[in-house]
Amino acid sequence: MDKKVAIAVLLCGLSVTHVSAKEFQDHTNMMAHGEGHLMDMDGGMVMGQNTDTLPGGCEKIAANKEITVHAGHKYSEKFPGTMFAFDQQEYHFEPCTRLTVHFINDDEIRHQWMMHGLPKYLYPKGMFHLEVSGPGKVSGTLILPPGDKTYLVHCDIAQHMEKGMKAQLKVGKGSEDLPSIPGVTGNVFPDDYSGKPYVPEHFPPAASMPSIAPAADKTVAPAAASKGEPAIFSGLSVIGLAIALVSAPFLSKKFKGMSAGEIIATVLETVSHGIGALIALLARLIKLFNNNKSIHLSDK
Ligand SMILES: [Cu+2]
Repeated sequence: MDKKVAIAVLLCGLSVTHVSAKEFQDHTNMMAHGEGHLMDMDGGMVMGQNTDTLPGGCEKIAANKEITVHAGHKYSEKFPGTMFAFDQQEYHFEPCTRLTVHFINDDEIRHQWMMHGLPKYLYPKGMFHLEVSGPGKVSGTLILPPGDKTYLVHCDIAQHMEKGMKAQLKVGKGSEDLPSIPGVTGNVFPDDYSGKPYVPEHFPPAASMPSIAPAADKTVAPAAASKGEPAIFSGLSVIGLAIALVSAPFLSKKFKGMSAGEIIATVLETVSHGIGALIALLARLIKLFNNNKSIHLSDK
């Protein structure tokens, strides 16, 4: 009897290890949650999907492109010191391209293909995001903005980017190269196997290493650009000039790499948010005033 129980336990154990490997899953039946967010119960996700809204500054869809991207441990083998990688580290597309990405995860863990720096008026949090848990495939579509800009693509799972899952997507001519793209650009922290503690002075930045410092001189806001013009100094223009001077560094950073259309759309978005906040504040004041009045009346 004991022998039979032991065999049964052994068989159970063997069958459990046999089914533990997840089968490849094509995530084609996801639920749409609105605003381009699709998801299913098996770890498939798309965020920031946009198949038809043209970004500001795009007159039409310039091209329809499709790519298949693989993510997995095996793609990191050609990059010493890394653990994870995409099968490709650099992508180039024309501005205003409608891009469909088929993302395939070859590992038994969770991976993402996450693109950053997109205009926030069109893409929530400025992101386009594909995600698959375990071996499987998910597909999503976005429309790339106009202008020359380099976008960061990475896997945001803790340490996956630092361990190699990082790429760049250049729209048009791109803006700059991002650092630490395996096989493409130099590391911010070069590999060192000496065993000595890291001292920054011992690693002067290599000439080939791209700079990620924001270029403050480019695309300064029109308000700031007009400050040199002789103007009639009314009170309002002085206030406007002061605001422009204070906000110029912030705006140049914010608008870097954007087209005129995108800048206008972003400014309009900011203004509408400001008006919304003002209305909310007024509504609160009116409510406060009315509440005081009703308390006063009820005292009678
Ligand atoms: Cu990952």
